[in-house]
Amino acid sequence: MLGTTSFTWNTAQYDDGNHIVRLYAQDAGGLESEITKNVIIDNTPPIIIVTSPINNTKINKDSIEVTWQAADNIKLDHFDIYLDEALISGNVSKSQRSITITGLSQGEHVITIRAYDEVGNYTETKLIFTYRTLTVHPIYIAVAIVAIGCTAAILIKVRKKKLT
Ligand SMILES: [Ca+2]
Repeated sequence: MLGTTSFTWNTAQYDDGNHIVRLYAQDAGGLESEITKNVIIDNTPPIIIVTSPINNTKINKDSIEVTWQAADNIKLDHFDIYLDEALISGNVSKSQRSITITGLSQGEHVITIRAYDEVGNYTETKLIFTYRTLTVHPIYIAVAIVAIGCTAAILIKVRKKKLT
């Protein structure tokens, strides 16, 4: 008679990597059977670091390119990328190492990159940056115009002196 039974194996007590699980059964008459299964234990999340730009960077345009490095003890699976906690790019290929985010609003933003391994362990890293356009106060423009005007006037005077 074929029955189903289960056993919960606490893999946290074992090292990550390859293991062989052996199931052995014997009936009342002494007949026996055995199967083995190869199992890979992975209880270690990936590591990920943002390599560019540096944290708390300031930009003056509405796009930013972020690059990172990531690795897993067994196998990376994918990345999820969030902007201000909203998923903007999911299931990003494990071979991808950069993303350009466009259409940013002005102010402080947080990009979160989450790296997953094949069994769903994940680690996330955050990049904080601020986007502000360079604004020139009208007074600086006025000062610049006056300065250019004065320089031009002096040059013209110097030239006139040399000519006379
Ligand atoms: Ca892992």
